[in-house]
Amino acid sequence: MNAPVRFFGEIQPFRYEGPESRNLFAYRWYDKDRMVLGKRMEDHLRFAIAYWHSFTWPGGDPFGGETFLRPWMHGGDEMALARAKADVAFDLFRILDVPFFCFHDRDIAPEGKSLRESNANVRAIADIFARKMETEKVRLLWGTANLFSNRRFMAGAATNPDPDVFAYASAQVKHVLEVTHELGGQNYVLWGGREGYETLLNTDLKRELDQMGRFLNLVVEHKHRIGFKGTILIEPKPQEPTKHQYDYDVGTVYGLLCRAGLQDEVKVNIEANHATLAGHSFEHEIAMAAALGIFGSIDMNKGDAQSGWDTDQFPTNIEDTALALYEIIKAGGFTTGGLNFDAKIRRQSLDPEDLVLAHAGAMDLCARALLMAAKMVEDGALQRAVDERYAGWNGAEGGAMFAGERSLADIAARVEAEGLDPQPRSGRQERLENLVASYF
Ligand code: XUL
Ligand code: CO
Repeated sequence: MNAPVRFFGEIQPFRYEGPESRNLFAYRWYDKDRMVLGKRMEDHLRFAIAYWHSFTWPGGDPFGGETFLRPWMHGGDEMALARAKADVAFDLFRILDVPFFCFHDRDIAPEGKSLRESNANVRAIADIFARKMETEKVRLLWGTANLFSNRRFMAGAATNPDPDVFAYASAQVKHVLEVTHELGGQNYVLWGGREGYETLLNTDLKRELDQMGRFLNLVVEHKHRIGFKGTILIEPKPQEPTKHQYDYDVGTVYGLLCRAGLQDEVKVNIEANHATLAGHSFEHEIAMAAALGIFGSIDMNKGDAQSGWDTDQFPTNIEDTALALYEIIKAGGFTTGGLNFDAKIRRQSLDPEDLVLAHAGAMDLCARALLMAAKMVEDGALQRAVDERYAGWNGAEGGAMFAGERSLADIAARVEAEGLDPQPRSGRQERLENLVASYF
């Protein structure tokens, strides 16, 4: 094929112009060098672009096929198309000035007739990435293996009843983990694509959980064997594609990790739309992961309040985003993690500029939300309200009970002796919500 040179036409790299600007092709809030709470905005947010939605997804839905008709998806040698796709991807990274990207092996290169051939294809494109990354500033936030698209994975990868599928999945992960390592990836993600079940009538649930634990241990062992210093992340999701996914939400993943003895080795990549599908808010899942010591990275997007599936839309809600970033700052911010836009444009958004503007608008939204979250932190009134609510635990008896220095009998004796009669105090929710609104 003829390489789709200049897919983005005359679109120039985005620059910061400030909130007064009316230029949609400039940032109004994302000012990457601006210091926020002692850190550059770019280093707080660590934006990443997802290869799969932006360059590989052709715009299909369950009722209709491809709408995008991208030049790198048609007409010629598959490897030549994959190379052209890489050129377009790096053009977008440059136009938006994003510091990171993420990919699945099958996003970047075509599947071959054997795993050996597929891996060679992935390696060839990864070599192109490596060369481009020598001159471009973009880095790899994470790599991952697609263990869900091919029909061999229809009954799961690590949790498949067939041990040969487990072996195939292991071999595929070994390769992508090594490629991720060689490209300087900051993390490696395991989203349990089809690790779940459709019906218990054909499923040995306990055995599948054990298989998953074995698989995770193999991945962690290999990480150490090759000296990969990045973080292994599991991405929870409650349903879709299977009826019941084993990595349902953060709490469930923590249970799986403890069962596999890996709670100190593996963290989570939390996706906004997965959190809401699990019946949680995004900030709940972040706070839960932080509390359990497994917060790693996020997939930023939003769902649709009326649709019960993973719509993967670009975020547009400032309050939701600010509350999520507030929890991330409280958790100490990202270390190896970052903010990956696991989001796709709608299938009617055909134009190259739609892809650019979707990311730019979301980056601006997150930057603005970061400033609001920073105000919440700097002002401190929210944290003070929480501290005051629990202040009783700092007292002598509260402290002794919490530290395990009182038995149930000791506690009961004191309640009776002192005639304790605790009086409820307001939770002040509306006052705190008004406080949050005051930072917008
Ligand atoms: C699927 C999803 C994946 C993971 C990576 O819902 O979020 O794209 O982020 O496999
Ligand atoms: Co995701």
